[in-house]
Amino acid sequence: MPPVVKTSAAFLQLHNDAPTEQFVVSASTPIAGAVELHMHLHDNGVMRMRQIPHIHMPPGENVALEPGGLHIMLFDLKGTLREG
Ligand SMILES: [Cu+2]
Repeated sequence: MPPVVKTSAAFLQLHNDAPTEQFVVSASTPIAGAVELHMHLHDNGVMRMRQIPHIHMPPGENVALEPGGLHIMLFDLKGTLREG
């Protein structure tokens, strides 16, 4: 992404190896000034996103953070992001 962009999102696959449900309640990275857990929702045909308190992970399952769904929102970026 271009270095002038100050807001972006992280997409990844999560897997819950535990036999019980788990919750991701926060995320952090030194490259962003603020990090929030987000979801997308359709509101009268308009795609919006909003902050959520946690990401629920059922036991033994994968949870995809992907465009149009759950994601980790990165604000006030201090550098350029690269895949991986
Ligand atoms: Cu977002």
